[in-house]
Parts: sequence; C-alpha cells; structure tokens
Amino acid sequence: MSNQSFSAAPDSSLPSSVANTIVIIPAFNEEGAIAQVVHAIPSDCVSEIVVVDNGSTDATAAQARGAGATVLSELERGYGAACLCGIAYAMEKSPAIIAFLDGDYSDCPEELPSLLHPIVHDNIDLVIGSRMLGQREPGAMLPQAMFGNWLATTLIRVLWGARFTDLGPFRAIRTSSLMALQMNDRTFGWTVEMQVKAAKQKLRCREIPVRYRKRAAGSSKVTGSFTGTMKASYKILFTIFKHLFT
Ligand SMILES: Nc1nc2c(ncn2[C@@H]2O[C@H](COP(=O)(O)OP(=O)(O)O)[C@@H](O)[C@H]2O)c(=O)[nH]1
Ligand SMILES: [Mg+2]
Repeated sequence: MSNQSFSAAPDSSLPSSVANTIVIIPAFNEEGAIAQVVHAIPSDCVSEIVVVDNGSTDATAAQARGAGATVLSELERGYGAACLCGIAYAMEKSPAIIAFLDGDYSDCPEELPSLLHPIVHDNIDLVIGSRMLGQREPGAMLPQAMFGNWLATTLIRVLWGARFTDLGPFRAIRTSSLMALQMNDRTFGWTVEMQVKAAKQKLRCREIPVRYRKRAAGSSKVTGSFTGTMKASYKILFTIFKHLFT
C-alpha cells in the first residue's frame, strides 16, 4: 500500500493553543525513516519535535537534526529511558501537551491533530492512537503484537475497568496528567505503564483509530524478532501484575 493512501487531512478546527505541544520520538537506528517522520508532523500543531537518539550506531541523529528536530542523546538503551529523557527536556519548555510516536514511520504523523483534538476540546487527559480500530497495512502488525495487545488490554479492563484496544506508540497526553502518573519504566513496559496508571488514577482516556503501515526501512527490533517479542511480552505482563500490588 502506498504511503499516499495513508495521509490524513489536518484538523483545521484546532485552536492555536494546541501548538503548545512537544512531540517526543524515541529512536534507535532509524536513519532510513526518521527524517520522513519529522517532516510529516504538521508544523502548526507543535512547538518542538524532539528525537531521542538512543545510542544509535547509524546516522539517526544527523538525519533527525537535518529534518529540523531537536536531538537529544540517551545512552542508556531502552524505549522508556528514551521517553523519560525527552520528558525531562520537554518540562523545561512547559508544554500543555506531550505527544509520542515511533521513529520508524509506521505511524502516520499527519494524524497528530486528531489525537490532540480530544485533549483541547473535550477535556480528555490521554488519547491513545489505536491501530486495532484503524486501518492497518497487511503485515504492519504481526500476530504476536495483536495477541499481546489483546491480552494486555483485556487484563487492564478486567483489573481496572478501563477500555483500551491497543498499547500503540502514537499517543498524546496533557502534561499535568503525565506528571501525575510519575512514569518510571525504562524499557518496553513504558506504554502499558502509562495506560495502567491512567486507569488506576481514573484519568479521562479516549482511543481514536489510527493508521499503521510497515516500517519505512530496516527491520523490526521488537515484535519482529523472537527475543524482542519475549522481552517485551514479559515486561508488559510483569508491569500489569506489579501494579496490582502497588
Ligand atoms: N529508545 C529505544 N527505542 C527503541 C529500541 N529498540 C527499538 N526502539 C524503537 O522503538 C520503536 C519500535 O521498534 P520497532 O523495531 O519498530 O518494533 P516493532 O514496532 O515491534 O516492529 C521504533 O521507533 C524503534 O526505533 C531501543 O532499544 N531503545
Ligand atoms: Mg515499529
């Protein structure tokens, strides 16, 4: 499927205050995709795009910088460590909203306005872009990722009553709510930690459908490999059960 068919119309009804948004993109060896991701983020929606280079051995940092992003370096490897590094930087700028997405061009950054809209207009705290509700390019989400999502979101619903269909990377959150969550996972428990804590704190959450395509270049480091899948699955389930007792 061509990238063209994934482009989404910008939401022109957003007020200018939404531009007080910082986007954080954790990236590890994404030199073939990161510039496309940065360029595709609607510039009128954001005040700054922050790419957190997580010890890449390729030209990720140079590509991101060339595309206009602020580039931070977090040498401790881990998805959550990179996101936390980005948050620490963002807090110096006092954004109203912080958004996250992956650096492999699987998400459609053009859809960012749709994620910001419920926070700005409907008083929602956390918006998750659901790939399960949206259109997926065949092969973009592997069966193990779909099953893991189903299992994790079912557990969250049964244990805390919050209805999610995905643990997707594309999300936006009111900064004050994010601070209240006191995020601390440094690896692949990051996304589920945010949703579990949001459920426990009874934040106002909403999912919106997002499109999802195969990564632009290179190979999957998480659900595309056996060890990546095992590590992420273990971490996600461990995070859920840990929060039963804390
Ligand atoms: N910060 C950080 N990001 C990573 C690491 N491994 C993968 N990523 C990023 O996490 C996202 C998801 O990884 P990806 O390889 O696409 O896995 P998949 O989506 O399951 O196929 C991408 O944006 C990667 O750049 C890591 O060790 N640290
Ligand atoms: Mg990916």
